[in-house]
Amino acid sequence: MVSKKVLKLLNEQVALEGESSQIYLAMATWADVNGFRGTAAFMYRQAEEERGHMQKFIKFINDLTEHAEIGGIKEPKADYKDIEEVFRAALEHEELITAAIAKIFTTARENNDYAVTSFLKWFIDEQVEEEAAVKRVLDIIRMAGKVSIYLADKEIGALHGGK
Ligand code: OFO
Repeated sequence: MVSKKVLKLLNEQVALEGESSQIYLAMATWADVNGFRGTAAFMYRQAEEERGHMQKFIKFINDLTEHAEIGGIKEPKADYKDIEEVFRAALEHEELITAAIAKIFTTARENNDYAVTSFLKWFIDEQVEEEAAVKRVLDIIRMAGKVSIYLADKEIGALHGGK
């Protein structure tokens, strides 16, 4: 039997994972209509993964012979300035999820809910991977920015050289 405190956090996590899926879906659709096909593909995939995470929590709660709650999800942000803003927001969100999972883990340990700490190990590893993936994308964006400055600089040089 799981403690009430931990059960509450697990149910909150169902909503958080669902919220993650909606946030990434909104990012995907923004990217899609603004011509960023790669970002759209990345975020559509991510939205699916997050839905899978939500279902994992639901199934786990039900397997504990409790009743998983499907809470409402707030409307995600629909507009972004550019893809850097998209991925910065994604990183911020993933950091929030990592902290939420750590909180459940710590609470479960304090309450001797070992089935829960065992279940959460997969999510702890997953968060490391997800944060790393988003940081890699931010590196790519930063380097791409430098490439365009480099190309612009070359172009400027060519203009003067052409006189
Ligand atoms: Fe659910 O994996 Fe990140 O948020």
